[in-house]
Amino acid sequence: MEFKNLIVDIQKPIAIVTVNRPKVLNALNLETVGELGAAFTMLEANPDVRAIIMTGSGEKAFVAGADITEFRGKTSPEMLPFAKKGHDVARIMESMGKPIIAAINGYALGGGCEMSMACDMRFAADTAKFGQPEILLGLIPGMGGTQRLARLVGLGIARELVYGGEQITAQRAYEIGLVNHVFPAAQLMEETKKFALKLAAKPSHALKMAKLAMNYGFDLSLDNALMVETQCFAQCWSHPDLEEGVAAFIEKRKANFHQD
Ligand code: CO8
Repeated sequence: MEFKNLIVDIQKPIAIVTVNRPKVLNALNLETVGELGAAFTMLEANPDVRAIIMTGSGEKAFVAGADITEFRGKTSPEMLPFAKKGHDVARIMESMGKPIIAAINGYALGGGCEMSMACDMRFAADTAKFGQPEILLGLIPGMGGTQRLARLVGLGIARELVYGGEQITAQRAYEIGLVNHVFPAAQLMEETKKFALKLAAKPSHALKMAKLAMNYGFDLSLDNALMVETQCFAQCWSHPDLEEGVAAFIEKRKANFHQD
């Protein structure tokens, strides 16, 4: 599949999705948002891919937000489908069975920070900058930022970032729990790949069940969430990986997953 604004590089067993609009700091225009949805849907269906990295082209930006030039002269009804499309892509990312790691190589602002929050985890370069600067445009976050940020860092700090619109450093993002790890910029991709390969070696069906249980359960009441977990737990018996993992433990050998 060919993309105009993305590079999708499959390096079995992982894939790297790079937003490739460096002249505008990888800002997300509507076309790019559509391509991201298509790319993740394609990667979900590709059995050669077990983990995905999402990053931005160039050294300056992961994604500097939605493409502001597309905002001019628009009306509220015209912008509804734009926001809906962004949410749809984020939901594709969260509901697909494969883990996605954001390798944040620079500015992750507005829709860029929001895209990263739809990934399973965030690894950042020490030079990266984060923020929800929409307020400075007379706007609010529209790709889940008013919701996912609070779920990751707590409502108080999320309010500070969304109301204030200020950028924070990678170190601060780490301190508030927005990113999992911070690496020197030159090592970011190597370290992220190393981790993605570790995830790719895990039994993929169990990993999918863990992702679904955590993503679907998180917003439910504890009773309902535990029901989701019960279903996903029991589903693990529907895949040969479990038989293999248990046999390997009992026979004191390394498990040989991915026979499917
Ligand atoms: N949209 C369009 N163009 C952009 C964007 C953007 N978000 N960000 C940067 N660019 C362009 C600049 O206009 C500039 O273009 P040109 O060279 O033609 O002048 C080029 O990229 C380089 O940028 P700068 O010269 O500004 O670079 P600086 O190093 O001086 O500054 C910054 C970097 C701080 C990142 C600055 O560019 C900036 O503030 N960018 C805007 C950040 C922002 O406000 N982002 C939020 C946008 S709103 C949003 O994301 C809402 C999400 C809605 C949901 C989306 C659903 C899909």
